[in-house]
Amino acid sequence: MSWDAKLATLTANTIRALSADAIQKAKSGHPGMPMGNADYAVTLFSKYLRFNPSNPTWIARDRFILSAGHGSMLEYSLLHLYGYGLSMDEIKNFRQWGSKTPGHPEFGHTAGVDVTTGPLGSGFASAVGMAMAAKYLGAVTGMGDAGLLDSKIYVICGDGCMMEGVTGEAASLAGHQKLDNIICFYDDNQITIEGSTALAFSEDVGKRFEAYGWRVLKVNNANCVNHCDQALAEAVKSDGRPTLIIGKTKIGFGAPNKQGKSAAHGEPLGVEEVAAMKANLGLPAEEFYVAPEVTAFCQARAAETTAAAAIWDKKFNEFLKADAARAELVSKLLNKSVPANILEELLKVTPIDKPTASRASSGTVLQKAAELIPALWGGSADLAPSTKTDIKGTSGFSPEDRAGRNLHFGVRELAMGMVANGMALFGAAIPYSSTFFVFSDYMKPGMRLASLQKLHEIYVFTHDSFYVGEDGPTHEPIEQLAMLRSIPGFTVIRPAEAHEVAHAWAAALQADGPVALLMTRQDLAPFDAEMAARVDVAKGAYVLSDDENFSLILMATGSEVGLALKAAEMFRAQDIGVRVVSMPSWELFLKQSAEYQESVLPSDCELRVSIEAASTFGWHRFVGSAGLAIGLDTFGASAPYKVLAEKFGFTPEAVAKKIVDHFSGGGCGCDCGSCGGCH
Ligand SMILES: Cc1ncc(C[n+]2csc(CCOP(=O)(O)OP(=O)(O)O)c2C)c(N)n1
Ligand SMILES: [Mg+2]
Repeated sequence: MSWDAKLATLTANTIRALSADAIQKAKSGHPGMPMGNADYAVTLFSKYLRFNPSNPTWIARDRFILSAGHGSMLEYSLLHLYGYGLSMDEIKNFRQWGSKTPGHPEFGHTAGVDVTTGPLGSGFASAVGMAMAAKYLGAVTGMGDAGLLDSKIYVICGDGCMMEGVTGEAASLAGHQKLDNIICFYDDNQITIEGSTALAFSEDVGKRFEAYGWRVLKVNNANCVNHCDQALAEAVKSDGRPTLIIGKTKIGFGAPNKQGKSAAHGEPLGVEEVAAMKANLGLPAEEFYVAPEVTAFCQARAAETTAAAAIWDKKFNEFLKADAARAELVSKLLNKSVPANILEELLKVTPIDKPTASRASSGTVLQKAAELIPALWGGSADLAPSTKTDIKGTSGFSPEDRAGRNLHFGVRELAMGMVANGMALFGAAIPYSSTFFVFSDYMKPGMRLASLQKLHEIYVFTHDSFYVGEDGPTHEPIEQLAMLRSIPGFTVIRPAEAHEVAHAWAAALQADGPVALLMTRQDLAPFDAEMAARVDVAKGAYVLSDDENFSLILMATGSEVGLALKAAEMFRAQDIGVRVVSMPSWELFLKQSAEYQESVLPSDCELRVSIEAASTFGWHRFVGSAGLAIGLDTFGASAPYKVLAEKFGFTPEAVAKKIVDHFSGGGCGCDCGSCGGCH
């Protein structure tokens, strides 16, 4: 069926009514956004977006990103009408327990949702990663030149997205990278929750985006499908830049008393206003009504775009058949393949001949991983020389070289987290991103969304403790470990030396969700062969060194494992049996059977100590209420790291003394000086 502006308008009005009805029924939701953006969205779906409802994860599809995620009923209405199998019952169950229509769109939960959105700006920033991944996949496989991959990334943003800093960072990167496959519609309705945007937002967004290197198109009335059509027709013709369509709309368009007002933003319109809106738009009063001609119009479009996808399938199969090596590469990328023997391969290269900083071991291991895993690519927020995350012998991703495997995110950690999510979401990528561990704070929102979406991503965080030294407390992470460990579904691995680094990378590459690898700036002595044979990072914690009749367990992570071993020697010299447990990952350990956990940390041993150069928050889970958590619960300081280790008590002698004091003095070990037990 060809484009029909009247039917498109009727479809847009139907979406307004469906959204208003669902939100009314749920007694919660945001009607204004779907009602204001329906005309643009229907124009996009009916004429431009290439999608395939029979295979919603078709790699070559265009992506639809509802960055203004509060307008979720817009997306659900579209998925319902355009053949994604989202039933009317699901629409009627909007925001209810167990429904496919949660409050904000959730990737992996509802077929057709390409990204989880809700935190404003996050969708926009992830779209930039998708655009990069599309360019990269097209270039490295030749799919781009063969006309098999020119996915466009269509985003809808509101005023809120445009105010968020993450949007600015990501737009700057997209402009620099000339990502002409991004078409973002900015719903310029000049309304947010508190009222007019005039309260807090007065810059010229168009000029800002032009300065970022974007093409800016303007639509004076984006509540008209023809105007939206004209803008999209222009936007799909690349001029080598990403495109921002600034569309003037009315929030809650069609609701006679609430349109254009913040009252339409985030609460049901009310029964009377819904009725008035339907009358105003010439729709029947019936709830959840879809006219047969609207169904036919949308289904015809779905059939058309599905047929185009079938033609693509044929062409793609021929493309693969023509070149076996290429087919293998494509398969490795699309499946994000990781060789089964990855650990053995990484152990072959990890440097174990002399003390090495784990960031350096990590850099060496990464080279091998990159050689074996084409889907692995990424970069750093301007710290690659320090975080050792460049893949050697390859170029940087740039407008001139879309097959470049090293990503220069620029000093944009907040966007980096979201952009990496977009790369993972696009498919064909296991992205890694990197910075100093302390700056992971700037990446938290992206990491949270990575975990929520179960994205397979790797974060390489180096300079992982106060051992950073002279840079001082601003650069010395304290509470970041606790922060990462508190994210549901997120895995943290802090390896102790080079063998563990290889194991940690292998575990991260074989994970099914986000993993942070924490690496040191300072050198770490490698384990001897006997200890190396015991390393089992995949289990999260394992017995590294043991006495038959141990009465004390020392558990440690990363650089403090070496310290624990030295402290253990001091106890052993006094005939006290010690077990040293290397515990690189709480999360992996907690996934093991109760029997395994008990075998490593037997509950009848109450003298338990944890040692970690970070906040002790959370360690009592493992040391128990009688145990001792040695860490650093203050900010660090600026000095050579050996001085800091002395001052903060991270020497074998100081550790041993704390342990003796704690278990013999009956104090709490906190150095508070007031509990009567501290010494
Ligand atoms: C990061 C973030 N901060 C705050 C919110 C809460 N919030 C949801 S919608 C909204 C206002 C958005 O305004 P706009 O994008 O213009 O949407 P409109 O009111 O036009 O639908 C806010 C502050 C959020 N979802 N995400
Ligand atoms: Mg707005």
